[in-house]
Amino acid sequence: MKIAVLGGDGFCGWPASLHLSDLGHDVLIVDNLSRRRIDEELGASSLTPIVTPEERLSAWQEVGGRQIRFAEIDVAQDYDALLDLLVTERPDAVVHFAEQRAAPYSMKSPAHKRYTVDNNTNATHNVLCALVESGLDAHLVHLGTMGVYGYGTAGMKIPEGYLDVEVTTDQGERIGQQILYPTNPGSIYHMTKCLDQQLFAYYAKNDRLRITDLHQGIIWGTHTDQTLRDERLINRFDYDGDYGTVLNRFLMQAAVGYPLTVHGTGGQTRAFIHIRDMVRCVQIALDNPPGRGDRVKIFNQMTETHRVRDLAEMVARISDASVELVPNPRHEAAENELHVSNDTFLDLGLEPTLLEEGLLLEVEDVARRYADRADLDKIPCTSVWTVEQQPGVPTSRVPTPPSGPGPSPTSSPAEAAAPQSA
Ligand code: NAD
Ligand code: USQ
Repeated sequence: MKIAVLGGDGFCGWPASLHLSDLGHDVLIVDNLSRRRIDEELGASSLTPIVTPEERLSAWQEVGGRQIRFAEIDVAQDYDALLDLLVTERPDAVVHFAEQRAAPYSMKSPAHKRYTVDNNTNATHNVLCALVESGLDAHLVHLGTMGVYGYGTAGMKIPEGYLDVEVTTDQGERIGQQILYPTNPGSIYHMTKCLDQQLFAYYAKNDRLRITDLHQGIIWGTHTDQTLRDERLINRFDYDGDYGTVLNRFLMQAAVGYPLTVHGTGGQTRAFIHIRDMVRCVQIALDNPPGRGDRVKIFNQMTETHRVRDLAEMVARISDASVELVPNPRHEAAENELHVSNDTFLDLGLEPTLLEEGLLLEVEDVARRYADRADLDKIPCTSVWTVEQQPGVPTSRVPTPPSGPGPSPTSSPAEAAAPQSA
């Protein structure tokens, strides 16, 4: 297959691109490198030393990989370039990772909220619109999030995208049907993924696009078989307060002797999946496309659920780290249960990498190995989610939307997301 990987320079997109290339697919990476520029904006960088896209791609060929090509395109803002790429390259499938994916980053300021909505919604809509305009029958695989469901249970396992409901008609007849599971996003970022869902449903219905939406849990881990082949192929590892996700942050914190930062009581239960399983899931989704005219296929892409404080205890146990309960900067339930159905991937052959097996290796191989690159000042989460949480700031002085023009459509994310003054 020829596969265009949008966002193929990122934490998930890079290992997925290498995995698909290794399977013999012709991979074309499309990325605007905004994630690297956001590192500059935040003054943070990957714990692992990542090289430029060009160096990555030549290293892949040096270790015997198939050629992977790279196109620098802003999918959200340069529709013509995206359309041109689809028309000339005619990919069989498009994998869409190209969105701003950090919830805390999306909540930092009005400008960050607007940037996240503009970028993510436009990126997804441009891809859908360009697929229709190009006349291609390419399968679109999108990386969504478990967060579209919220993290409750409603007394049942969260199903894969669709909920069985029964309605009573005006004639008193009871009719069963399936609807998209009601969304309940916790952050602006998660909300953009709910908007994506609606766009997918519409384009599958109206234009018969073939779409798979992967509702993915929190990724942990760093390496895949391919990224291990040369240090220049290494994947990024985010640990800062905006982009670092909980388990990778705990692993890094344990390696540098920083008390593990559990938010609140640590009672939040979340879904997780190892990065190696993520790349396999993308492959499985590509191998099992929906038919033309089918509704959107939705898979829950997660393998385990864990409570945050249990994760901290697990990491502390294997690494002698200490655990600290810190005030929660987020607006989220202090405690929740989470039960999720992930039958589709298991039925299609996924064999999950379990947390218990991989954690120690991850602390030693990645976090301790690159610990000297860590900037401890970047660890605290400083993005608070509501006015009430901003300590000592009267409500009237909380940053308001800028009175001047907002981030210009052509500005870089760093410019677009420049902090707004009070
Ligand atoms: P990432 O930020 O590391 O990668 C995203 C990539 O997309 C970056 O390389 C960025 O430069 C690029 N990009 C962003 N906007 C773009 C645009 N307008 N045009 C072109 N390229 C653009 O994030 P990630 O962790 O690799 O996540 C990838 C996808 O997976 C996201 O959509 C995210 O919502 C989803 N996801 C991630 C996780 C996780 O734990 N990392 C969990 C669930 C879902
Ligand atoms: N948390 C801590 N301590 C920390 C960091 C986080 O206790 O140092 C807590 C948070 O308060 C939250 C939980 O851990 O309750 C998860 O936070 P996270 O940053 O690991 O995950 P989240 O913000 O939900 O976002 C990540 C990815 C996002 C993806 C989502 C999948 O960044 O792209 O969509 O995971 S899910 O969580 O299933 O919605």
